Amino acid sequence: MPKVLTQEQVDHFHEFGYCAPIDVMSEDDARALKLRVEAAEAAYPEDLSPTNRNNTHLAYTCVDEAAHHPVIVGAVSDLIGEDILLYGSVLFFKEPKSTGFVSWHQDATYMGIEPHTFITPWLALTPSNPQLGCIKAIPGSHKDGIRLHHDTFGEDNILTRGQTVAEVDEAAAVDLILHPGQMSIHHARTVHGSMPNHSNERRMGIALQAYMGPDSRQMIGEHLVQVVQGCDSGGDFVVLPRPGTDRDEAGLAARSRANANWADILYEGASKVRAY
Ligand SMILES: O=C(O)CCC(=O)C(=O)O
Repeated sequence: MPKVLTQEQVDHFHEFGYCAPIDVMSEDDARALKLRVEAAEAAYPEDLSPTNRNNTHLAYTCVDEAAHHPVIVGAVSDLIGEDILLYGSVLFFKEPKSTGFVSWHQDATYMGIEPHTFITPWLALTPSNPQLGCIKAIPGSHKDGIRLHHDTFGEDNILTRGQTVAEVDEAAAVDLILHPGQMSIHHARTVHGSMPNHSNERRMGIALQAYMGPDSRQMIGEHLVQVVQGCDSGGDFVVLPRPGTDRDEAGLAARSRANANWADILYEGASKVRAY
């Protein structure tokens, strides 16, 4: 029996490669979390600039608390089991009336993790709908294997190398519409992307990218993870600490190490490297 998700949500995830919306916290709690994230952005603009939004959960307690939120962890365990590692996180923010978009892609193509059983919750801190450029997913695409991607390095593309799946049946895409405090979860191989934010409101979401079991292996760089739950029997990974306070020494060091590792992994074999 699933503990947080309904059996219907679990079945939907396995059948279609995503599940949404899932209630995580109240809109008031999401607003409080958003205010903490914005306060951190205001206090440390360089450390949380648009080109520096990876792995903030390692150094900022507000994102750490989201990454270890019992409802998120419970939903993840309903899908991948009790032993859970967290690989990383990304703040996916789109400014009002901005041109940034995320091209159609599969996460499994660039994270270096095998097997492709990891999953990514995306927690909404603001509304996320078509007007604001919510995630769109292609139902069932996780079952079709890895699709050919090419690097575009498109200027407005938020992905590191602008990696893009060539032919996508966009008419089949489903909008993952979320209210603040809700999340979607997508599978490592689900083809997904998102359009620009046409609204007057900022769109803010935290991608917890990704949770995986202890059988996961990093094929390119170091396998740096946090232990979220279980994993007592060990595995082939290096454990990073949770921050005790915002920007404590161990947390900043862990984030620097994880970000440097990601740069090696995400740009492996790329013809150029961007600032994020
Ligand atoms: O936030 C977005 O628009 C895209 C997020 C995404 O691609 C992901 O979480 O894997």
